[in-house]
Amino acid sequence: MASTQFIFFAILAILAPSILAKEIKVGDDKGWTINFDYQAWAKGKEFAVGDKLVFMYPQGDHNVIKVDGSGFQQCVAPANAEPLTTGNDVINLTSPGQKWYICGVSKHCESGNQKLAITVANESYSSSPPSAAMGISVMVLAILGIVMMLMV
Ligand SMILES: [Cu+2]
Repeated sequence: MASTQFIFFAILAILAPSILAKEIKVGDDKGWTINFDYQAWAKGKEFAVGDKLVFMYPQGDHNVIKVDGSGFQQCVAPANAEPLTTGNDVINLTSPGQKWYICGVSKHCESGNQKLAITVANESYSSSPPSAAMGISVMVLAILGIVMMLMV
């Protein structure tokens, strides 16, 4: 039985972080680019504290700047802004509320609509029990139960 328990905890250890926090690739396969409707992309998606936003683009083509609401509307970055420029930029969503991101290269934001606005929820997975995470946990436990029965 010891090995079964080990497998059980190993699977839990692997699954737990991925259940609690997700990595969200901005724009999915399109990545971070011009002429993409990020408004439509973000619609219906859930962003929660603990999640990570990943902005993917060919390095040098774009960048990522966190702005406020008016910066988003006007495509203007604050003077002290530090753009992310690696092409694989990860932003940890550490607080709830509205977040805005723009590309500061050329006129990508103004003309190319390269801007993203999201609303980050509180840690929905840990605070609201009937969530997808719970569903997955129950499913994993059920599968483990079956595996254990087969092993005995
Ligand atoms: Cu750009």
